[in-house]
Amino acid sequence: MSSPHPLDPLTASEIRATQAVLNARGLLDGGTRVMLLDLHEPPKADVLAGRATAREAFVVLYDAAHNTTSEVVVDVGARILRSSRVVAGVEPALDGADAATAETLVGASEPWRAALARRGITRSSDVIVFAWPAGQFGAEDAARGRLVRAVAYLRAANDNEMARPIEGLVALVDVSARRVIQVDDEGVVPVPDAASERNAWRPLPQPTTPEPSPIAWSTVPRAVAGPRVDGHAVSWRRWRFHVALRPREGLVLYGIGFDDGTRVRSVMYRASLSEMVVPYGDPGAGWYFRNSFDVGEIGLGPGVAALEAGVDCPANATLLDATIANDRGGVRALPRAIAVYERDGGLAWKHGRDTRRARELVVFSVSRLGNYDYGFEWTFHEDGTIAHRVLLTGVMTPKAIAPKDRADSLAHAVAPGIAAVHHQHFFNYRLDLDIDGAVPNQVVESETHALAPGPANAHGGGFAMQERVLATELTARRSLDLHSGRRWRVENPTPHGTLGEPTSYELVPGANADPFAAEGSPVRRRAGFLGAAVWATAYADSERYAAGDYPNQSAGGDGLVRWTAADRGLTGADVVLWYTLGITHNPRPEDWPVMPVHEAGFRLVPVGFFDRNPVLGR
Ligand SMILES: [Cu+2]
Repeated sequence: MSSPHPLDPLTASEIRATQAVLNARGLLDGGTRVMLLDLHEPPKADVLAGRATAREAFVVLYDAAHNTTSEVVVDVGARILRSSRVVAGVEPALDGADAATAETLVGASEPWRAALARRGITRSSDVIVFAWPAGQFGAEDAARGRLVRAVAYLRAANDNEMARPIEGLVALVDVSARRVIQVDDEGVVPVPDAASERNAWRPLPQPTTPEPSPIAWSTVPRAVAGPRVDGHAVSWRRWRFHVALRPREGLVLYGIGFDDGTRVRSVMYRASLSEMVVPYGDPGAGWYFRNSFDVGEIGLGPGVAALEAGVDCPANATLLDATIANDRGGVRALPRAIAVYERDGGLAWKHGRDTRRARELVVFSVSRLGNYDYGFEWTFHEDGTIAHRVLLTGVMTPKAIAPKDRADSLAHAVAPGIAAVHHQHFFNYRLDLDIDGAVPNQVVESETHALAPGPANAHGGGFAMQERVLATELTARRSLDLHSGRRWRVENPTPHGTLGEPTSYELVPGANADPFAAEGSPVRRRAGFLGAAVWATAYADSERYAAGDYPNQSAGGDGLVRWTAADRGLTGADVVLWYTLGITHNPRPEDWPVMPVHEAGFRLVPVGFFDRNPVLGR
């Protein structure tokens, strides 16, 4: 057994020890809920210096009776409360209890029941209530308590619980004061019928020519090829790293290094999804608020899927269990939460008859967030590349339309009586690259431009690459630029290797999208990270989430926008790179009733990290 890493997640017994301390101090009395119970990470400086650090738990508690939030740190080993403080003016992420409260309250609300009756719905057991994070759209939202906006669906025959939206009906609910503030009914739209929903799941008819018998997928036995997984430590070929499933961020990788034969060289201290937001483009009363921040307002851990080898991932996958806490601070097991497996990587390189085949190592997990299922995949390559892909699947949020309607420019009809509203998905990744050490690192931007025609460029075909150091945080707020092929590297300027050049890793963006929501709009204020595709910050232990610690019902202005306003210096520093990845989803009929996987991502590619192609020999 390799020694545990200080960033390894809390174990079941550490969660129990934390719960025991909370109980002993009376902190869970009166229906107080545990909204987050996570590792309190030791300071990075201590970890890098190899200093002994205490195992601590960071707990967010919510007292519904008084609508107060507090943060508690527990020393797990010593079983003592380290600190406790009330955080004023914030609301922690929504949990299942909030949704259940909202469902109970609207079910008892006369205006809500009357609106259902206008649609011929009289049995509350036929209705599924879905609680959306409320956002903050005006002074009246800011003044009230813990809010959700409730929408409803008529129960469907299968798992597609959102197939039959009860359109136009929204309730604003204060789940702390336990009252329905307002019920809006925009008017009756027919609820899509159950037959249409069942119909949607029909497979295509048999093809006109017979299909071949199923392929017997060959699998590589784990004993022959594959990673060594020891607790949270993964070792595969030259790559060394740790992997964990954390309650808020989901999959987190840490301590990533590359073994060059003499030592393990540092590449990245920690890689995580820091925030997500999914703004819908329909400005109507039933839709404008649908901008859920799936990391900070919900959390990826509780929705993590139990993966099945041979189905969700290849049969040779090693599946790792994870553990998080429930809202009483008890242990909640997440079986088979992470898959680690090797797969064929295509061609590594070829020249004439000399060829190398590539292998790659995949780390994969899937989280269900409401209707969507998101897969997160990190891939390690023999050539030093680290790639990330996000896989979008599951069920789109549907909107009921009159069956004769073909939807409009805000939505696309996907089935009779059902449209899917145009929307965007944004992901912000926190990439704490430490290239050959945490310091000295800096961020370098490169652009390629055509050379001016002239005597030195007589035929006009010349183009050249220019580089500049992004010296401070404000200068490092950058957008993508197709015209100049803009790229960013985190570089250690210390001369290295036979060339005596700096070593670096480059962020290579894939497809991306600009936000359509107006600058200054509530969603843009709250998701300030949408203001740039690339950000860089001077490392701070406390800066972890791009939209701040508490995005739920926030007025905005927190996170990357606030931190980088300080314009800290980035040269010779420990820098963190943040990447905002956007997808514009204009739904198609083929995305219904369940979406074929759509993927997007980015790569981190070594530039001068190696002297030459690292995939030689073997
Ligand atoms: Cu989508």
